[in-house]
Amino acid sequence: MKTMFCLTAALLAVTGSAAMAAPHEGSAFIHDYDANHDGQVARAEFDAERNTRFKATDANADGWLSEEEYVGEYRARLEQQLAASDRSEEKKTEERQRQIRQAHVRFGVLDKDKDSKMTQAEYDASGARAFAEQDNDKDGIVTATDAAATAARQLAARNATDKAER
Ligand SMILES: [Ca+2]
Ligand SMILES: [Ca+2]
Ligand SMILES: [Ca+2]
Repeated sequence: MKTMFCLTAALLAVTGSAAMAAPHEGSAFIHDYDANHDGQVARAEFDAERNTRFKATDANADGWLSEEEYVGEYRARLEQQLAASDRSEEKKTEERQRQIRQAHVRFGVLDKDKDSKMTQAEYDASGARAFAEQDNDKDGIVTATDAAATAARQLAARNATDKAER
């Protein structure tokens, strides 16, 4: 009962900020990884999906991801998102350039030992960080409540950066 109350309170606390910032978008993270469609992502579910994705991304099946494979997989998902978006073509082109540039940067960062190969260990380390970032209450399951709290935190951080840059 106590848990239930805490959940409700947390939900109420975040609806004011996160939900209003993106009224029509659910969590992209949950959308991406919720394989059994129960509205939340368990760690095992996440790991299974990441494994599948690593294999799918490794186009030549040599056990590691080249920058080309990594960015290529991302580009395919990005194009799906852009196709579903109702933004103008000009905005989509901007977004595409920005996101692809970031994907290249991300590859460089995630390739910890800088051998231009992303191993599964390097890929998994990035996945573990992404999951931890989303799992706000650290219970190993990312619920909509976690995702909303994370979105609110990220929004606040972004606003703080914007202010600092101004
Ligand atoms: Ca699930
Ligand atoms: Ca490969
Ligand atoms: Ca590497």
